[in-house]
Order: sequence, then structure tokens, then C-alpha cells
Amino acid sequence: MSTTPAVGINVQTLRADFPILATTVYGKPLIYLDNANTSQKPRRVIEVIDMYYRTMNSNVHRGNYFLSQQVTLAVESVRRKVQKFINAAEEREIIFVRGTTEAINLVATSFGEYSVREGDEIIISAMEHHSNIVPWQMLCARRGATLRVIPITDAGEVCLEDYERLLSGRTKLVAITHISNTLGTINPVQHIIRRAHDYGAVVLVDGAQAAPHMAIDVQALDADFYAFSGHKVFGPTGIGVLYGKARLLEAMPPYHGGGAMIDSVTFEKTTYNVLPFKFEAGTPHVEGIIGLGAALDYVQSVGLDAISEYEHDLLCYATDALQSLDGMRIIGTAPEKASVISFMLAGSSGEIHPHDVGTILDNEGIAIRTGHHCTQPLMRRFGVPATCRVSLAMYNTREEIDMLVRALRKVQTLFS
Ligand code: 7TS
Repeated sequence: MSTTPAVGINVQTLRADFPILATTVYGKPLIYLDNANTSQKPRRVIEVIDMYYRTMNSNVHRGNYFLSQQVTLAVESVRRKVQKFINAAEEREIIFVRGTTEAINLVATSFGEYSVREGDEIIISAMEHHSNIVPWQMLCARRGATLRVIPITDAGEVCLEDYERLLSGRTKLVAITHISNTLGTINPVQHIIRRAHDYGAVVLVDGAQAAPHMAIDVQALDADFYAFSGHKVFGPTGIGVLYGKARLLEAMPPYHGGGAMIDSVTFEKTTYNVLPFKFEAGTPHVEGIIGLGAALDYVQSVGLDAISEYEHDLLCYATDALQSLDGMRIIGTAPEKASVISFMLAGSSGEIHPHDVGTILDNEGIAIRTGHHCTQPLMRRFGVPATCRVSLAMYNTREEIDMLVRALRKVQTLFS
């Protein structure tokens, strides 16, 4: 049943680069299908972090001795890699942050202070992760602004007619996910951005789920802000990226105060450093940045177009295989999808709670995520408390999907 497809990447060679994929759980080979949560790390990311502590460790941007200069060069070379990775126009538009969550909070706080006033409106969609909801709610509460939500269809697509109705001269910012972490829907962000710009609003794209799966070009999208997390793109935790157009970042006030973000400090007045340092107070996650650089090199050596093609094929295979099960209900059936399948499973005596499904799969060595996936409003939209979620990466295989389906049949027999 499961012949490996003849597309772009050699999955077995690639799997050998990820040490954790050779481990077992409960004596069974690990089948890791929770990549939307965090992805596994290739050897070169693990090794570069080890190398950093063995041979380079020192602080960045603040020593005139050899080690510190080496680290500064390494960190700034990763900034250039990130710039190329998302095709930003300038290096100074790349801000290192802890992850997508911090990137969004930075924009909500700083852009909010710069631009959002009482009576203004912020638009998000009904499929956002809590990270792209709560910071905007907090901003609206601080500034007396209003949060508007684009509804989604039963298939899990944003309703573009409703979006048109929500846009107005009051719209200050639109915050939208590029790919939904729960439904897998790929949103038409280019169109969403163009329409927002017609009203003079700026757009933040939450790219947490897009960065590992597709080539990103912030200039082609004309995104004003773009955020992603290192740990979902095969890099370390605790490091992420905020891209912002230089003209906006220049105008915005700093987010955190402290070392490195200043030009001069007196007790009467402080002036701030240039971009990107104005937004990078304190000692950054140096080994995280260096590990992120290795991760981006790795992803680019595989090739994002090859990854997208391979994963699309695997997604279709997995969707068909799951749909072959009686009692399978897939939540999120948009035609444009990437790498995520959320579902509810029923046995002969009714729907099985996702947590039970997850626990039984775990005993088989299969890791999926069950729960609300930090999208509680989306769960309410679909009338479910939780779903089972399979999320794929470039190292997953058809054989693993076959094992998943076999294990789900076993779950059904246990609940019949
Ligand atoms: N936005 C989206 C679309 C996400 O999927 C996530 C994390 C975040 C923001 C937050 O990223 P962080 O790195 O700052 O935590 N998503 C998930 C998930 O789907 N399962 O666990 C975490």
C-alpha cells in the first residue's frame, strides 16, 4: 500500500539526520506526528550548539576580544540567513525574539503604543492561535480599541466577504495566521494584505506554521510584520524571529528597556540604538540564534519547494488513509491545506474522546497532540472540546501513516 512517492527528497537519508527518530518508546519505534507543536532537530543543529559552548561561548556585541568578536560575527551572519530565508529587504528588519508569541506581543505593545487609539479596530480571524488573539485583546483593553473577528466556513476557510465588511477606515491592523495550526488551512494572506493596505491598515502574519513547510517571501506578500519560531523550523526552543518593515520599526517605541538597546543613558534622558538593536534588550539567546542558523541551512539544503511537494503528497495520502476508517470526521477540509489533520474518531458506541485516542496511540509509540491546540474559539466554532491532531514534517513517511491507521483501528475495537 505504502510505496514511497517519487518526489523531491530522499526521506530515509533525511531521517538519518535526526537522531531522535531512531529512538523507541515502550519498546516501539517512535512515530512522531506532533510537528506543529515542535519539530525534531537534525544532528547539525545539536552539534553546533555543543560546538558553541565548547569553543565560542562569550557574550555578543560587547567585547573587543577574539571570542566575543567571533560570536558577534556568527550571530549577525544568522541575521543575514534569516533575511534571505524570508526575502526581507534589509538585515535590520530582522529582530531576534523568543518565538512567535513574543514577536506578536512586541508588535501589539509597541505598534499599539505608536498607532492604536480609542475607537480604532484590530481584525483577526476565528482560526487564530491564542498567541494571535490575547495580545490584541490586551491592546484593545489598554487603548479602548475594538477587536473584530473574521468568521470561517465549515471547511475552515476565512470568509473573505465578511472580511470585506469588517474593513473600514477604523481598521489599524489585521493579524492573520499564514497556516492554521489546528485545521492546516493555508490562508490567502497576499489578498488579505492587499485589501488591508487599501484601507491604510498594517498586517501582521503569524508564520509559525508556515516557516517549516513553504518558501516565504515577505516582500512578495508585502507583509508589514511576519513572525515565526525557531523550534518549529527544526531549530532550538526559545528563539524566534520578528520581521518588520524598517519604516514601521523605526517609528515604533522600544519594547523592552535595558542593555544593548540604548545609544546613551543619563538619568535625565536615554536615546535608543539603531535597528535591529533597539528591539533586542539584554543578552540574547546566543546558542539559539546559532542553532537557528544551522536549522535554516539544513532546511534550505533540502529545499522548501521539495519539502512542500513531499508533504503535500503525504498529506493527501494520510487524508485518504484516515478517511478509509468508519467513524472518522476530519475537521478542516479546505482545498488549500498543509501538513495538519485534525479529526474526531468514533467507535461503534459513539465518539471517542481525543485524550483516550492519544493515550492509546502513545502506547503504540505514536505521538500526536490531543486537546484544543491553543485555539479554544475555533473548537467552539466546530462544537468540539478537543480534537486529535496529526501534524507532519518532511521526515514522516507513508509507512508511519499506515501504522497510525492500524493503531486507530485498534482504538476503535477497544471502544466498540
Ligand atoms: N501561532 C501559531 C499558528 C502556532 O501554531 C503557535 C504554536 C504559536 C503561534 C506560538 O508559538 P510559540 O513558539 O511562541 O509557542 N503552536 C502550537 C501548536 O500547534 N501546538 O503546540 C504549539
